[in-house]
Amino acid sequence: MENQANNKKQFLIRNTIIAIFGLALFLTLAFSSRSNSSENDMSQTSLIPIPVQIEDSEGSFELTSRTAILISENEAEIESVANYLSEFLKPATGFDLPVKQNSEENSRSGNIILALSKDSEFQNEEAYILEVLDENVHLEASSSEGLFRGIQTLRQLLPAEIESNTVQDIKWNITSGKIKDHPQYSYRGAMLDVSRHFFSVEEVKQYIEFLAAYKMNKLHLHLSDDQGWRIEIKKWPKLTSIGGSKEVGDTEGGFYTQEDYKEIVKYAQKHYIIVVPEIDMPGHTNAALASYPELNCDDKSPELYTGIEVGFSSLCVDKELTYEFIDDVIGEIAAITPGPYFHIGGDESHATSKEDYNYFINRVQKIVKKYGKKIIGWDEIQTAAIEEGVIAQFWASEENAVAAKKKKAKILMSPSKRAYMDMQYDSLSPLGLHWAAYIEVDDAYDWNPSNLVPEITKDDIVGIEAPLWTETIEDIEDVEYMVFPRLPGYAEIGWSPDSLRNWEEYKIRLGKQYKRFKIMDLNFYESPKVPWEK
Ligand code: TNX
Repeated sequence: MENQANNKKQFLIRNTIIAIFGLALFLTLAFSSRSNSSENDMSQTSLIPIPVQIEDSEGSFELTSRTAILISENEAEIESVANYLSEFLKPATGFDLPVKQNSEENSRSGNIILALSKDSEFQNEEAYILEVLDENVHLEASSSEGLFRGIQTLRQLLPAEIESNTVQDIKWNITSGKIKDHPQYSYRGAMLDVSRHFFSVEEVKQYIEFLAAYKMNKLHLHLSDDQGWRIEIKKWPKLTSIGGSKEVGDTEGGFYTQEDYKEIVKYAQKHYIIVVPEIDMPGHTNAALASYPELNCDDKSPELYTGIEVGFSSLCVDKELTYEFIDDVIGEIAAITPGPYFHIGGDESHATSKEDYNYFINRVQKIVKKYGKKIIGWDEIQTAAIEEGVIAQFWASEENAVAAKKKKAKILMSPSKRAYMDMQYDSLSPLGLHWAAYIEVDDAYDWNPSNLVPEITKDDIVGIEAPLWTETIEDIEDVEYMVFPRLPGYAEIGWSPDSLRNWEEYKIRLGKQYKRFKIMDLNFYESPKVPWEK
């Protein structure tokens, strides 16, 4: 009997020990799995473009109505970035966060601290380091531009509700961790064709916000084409009164006064985006030719054109007046363009002889130089005697890109088969064209600018630009449909290191943007290629 009782006792003790061990093991596993792969880790958030380096740490920062934005230098530049952040955070949080000088007594906890640093750690002006601790958020860069890029990261670390226009009653937690980040290419942009269809200043501002959210830094405006001249030139007023009056489909066109254009430039500057104006020439000029008979070789104006054919118009290369005209146009636009570039188009000039074309580009090149701007042109411009440092925008011809490189030009990558945002996603897309390709979201993302064209390597490339031609795109909702969700992918191609990019992983991060896109009220394409997290 006694033996039996002893056995039972031992059995109970053994089982209790096993149970305690089991529980301890379970708790350890449960805890470690929480901190390893938890949604709360910074490295598990769905940042686009993916940063160069993310270090996780325990904890989180809570943004509250008592948070202040502290700046360390008394510089107007950094103050304007701080104000941007405060304004950005206001609608969804309802907080009116003050911007203050960072002194001893107000560097208590709970604040966002912005600082400039001359540390060599910063690879370039756009590089930043963002550290989120329980007590404070520290954002550092070598310039206000870097701070601005870092703010876009902070934005994506906040709950998706931060994108709302109305006050949301939630906790504004940001998971702790440290990000060190810098871009791979210096030119990361998108083009908007405002000629085929005209877009208002407000719509262009909206487009600027889209680019800024993904750290793009160039906005290329296609300001003239056969269907419309969209920028006021004071010495040639009929360009806009006649040439700007229509658009594709024969509907009413429009144009930007120089004041409007300045407003766009200013808005872009506030988002650290450089405006690249394009006047397309010598082809794609029907709107100008229709406005002034004297610009035509036979002194007769053609009718305004509202179809979508290309390649039928040309300025009169033999007339001196043509170069006076170009000089006035470039001069007036250069004077209100603080950015370093002037885009001269140069594509599809099928109505200009080769000889005339090269003569024309060579002369225009000198005019652009006279006004202190750097030339960008579509890849065809390489047939002329282009000077060292000109940027050839590769869109169609690999041969042109390679020849441009041989002339010491730099290459801007806009391959139409991959980067044209006006291409349909597939044959069922309600908007867009497909002459180059159907471009699904994976096709748009899954390529590398530095190994696309044989002989064109990373050192030859200034960056990437995704153009949106607008033959079939009429308003901002259409723009949103073509741009989202391809644009974030182009931004990542331009920003993130190649070694961190892979479609299978990217599509998960993109899928996690679903709620954010919905709150941003975007008319985006719900591609079946993306696992949307609804
Ligand atoms: C080609 S791409 C063009 C544009 C059209 C576009 C439509 C390029 C340099 N020229 O004039 O709008 O195709 O996709």
